[in-house]
Amino acid sequence: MSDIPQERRLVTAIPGPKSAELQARRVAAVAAGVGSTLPVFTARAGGGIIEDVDGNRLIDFGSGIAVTSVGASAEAVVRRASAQLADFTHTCFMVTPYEGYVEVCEQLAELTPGDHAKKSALFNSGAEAVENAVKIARAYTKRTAVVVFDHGYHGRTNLTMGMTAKNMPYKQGFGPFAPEVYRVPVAYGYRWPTGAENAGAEASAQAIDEITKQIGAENVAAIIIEPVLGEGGFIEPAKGFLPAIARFAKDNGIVFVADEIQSGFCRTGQWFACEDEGIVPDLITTAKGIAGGLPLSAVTGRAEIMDAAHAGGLGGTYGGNPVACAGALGAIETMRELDLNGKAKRIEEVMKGRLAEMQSKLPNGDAIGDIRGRGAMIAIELVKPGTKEPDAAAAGALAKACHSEGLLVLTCGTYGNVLRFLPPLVIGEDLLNEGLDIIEQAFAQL
Ligand code: PLZ
Repeated sequence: MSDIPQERRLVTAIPGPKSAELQARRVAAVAAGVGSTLPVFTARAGGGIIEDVDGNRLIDFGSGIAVTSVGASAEAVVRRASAQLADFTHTCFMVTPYEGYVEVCEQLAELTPGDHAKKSALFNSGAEAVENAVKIARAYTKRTAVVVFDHGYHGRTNLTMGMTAKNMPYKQGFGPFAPEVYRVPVAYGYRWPTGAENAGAEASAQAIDEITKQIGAENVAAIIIEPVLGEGGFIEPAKGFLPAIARFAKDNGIVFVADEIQSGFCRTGQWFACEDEGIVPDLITTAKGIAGGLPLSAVTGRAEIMDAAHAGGLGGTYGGNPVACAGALGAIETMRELDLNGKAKRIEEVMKGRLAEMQSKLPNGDAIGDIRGRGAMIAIELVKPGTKEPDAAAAGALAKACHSEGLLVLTCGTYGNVLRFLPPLVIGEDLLNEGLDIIEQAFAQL
């Protein structure tokens, strides 16, 4: 890790003058469609801290959207990626292969759920992994339909936009979308009409009924779900939902795909979130946390499914770039050595404890409608007090108040009313508590 002090420090307003100058250049040069949560320009980052160009040090509760779980400058990632950079930057695995790619696939086979024979293919982004999971499932089943869920998020390419639930900002004006994508209900406990305790059974029955009656199970190539839904609001499907859907897929020859791009690699306190209910997916998509900040993604799954695509049918110039693979091997090494699953569980304990206290003790605590998530993937859903009416303005105001105090937090949710916390798993407990103090103060002022 870079020797960046693990302390919050504010020396200017947030953003400071140098960030403001860069932001002016950015507005003139960068397309408006690419947004930023907080226009603070980064100078260096590591552990639980982001240091900006003005010398401010922010506490990081975002990890670059669940990417830098090992920190943004983890020693093993930097060491291995630097060594690889000096050896060679690229050959294209489809032209002349290299060991790092194979080693990452071996690690994926070992770490993902299930003891069946597994194979992997590597890509650059999460969306690309999802696209390829669909290609592979279609090649294997010789069927076309793809089933996705309410509140799901899968990316910004044409197919994955179509698979994503939320219109604004992801889809508006960017259609038409690919055909043969169907959306069914998910067990969103907090908002399930007959109560969270019924959500698992009722939502899975509804989803299965829609698949059989409206699509026809025999036409479905793949059912794709995030075991904890990320952008949609950190929704853990109510217990029983995932097992019922996975069983239905198995009984009907449908490829069950877990999109673990956000929830995977120790984020929820397990290597993969689907382990929580003992789910063994046929295919699993990974990205984000896999490579400590370098762009890498993967599809991993049953060897017979992965091998269904003909030779030359999968790939891409940069897929499994050697520097990114070296970064992944460094990140995985760090996760094992520092027991980042254990760290994520501890983060959950601290965060949920403090958030529950805020909910019960603060005068406006009933604005926190729900506290949820697992490991270091924790969120609060904000509502108009005494109702379940989503309060996106409150989430936005809280995020803004945290930002100006030097705590980077993100929002999410179909209704934009969820404040989410994704600290690097290596964050120190003092920083974690200081971040929670800032949230508490922001809340008290809301
Ligand atoms: N699947 C489950 O969470 C990416 C996207 C934020 P890419 N999530 C953050 C934004 O506004 O673009 C994500 C995900 C899940 C797929 C993806 C897509 O991964 O690497 O962004 O393509």
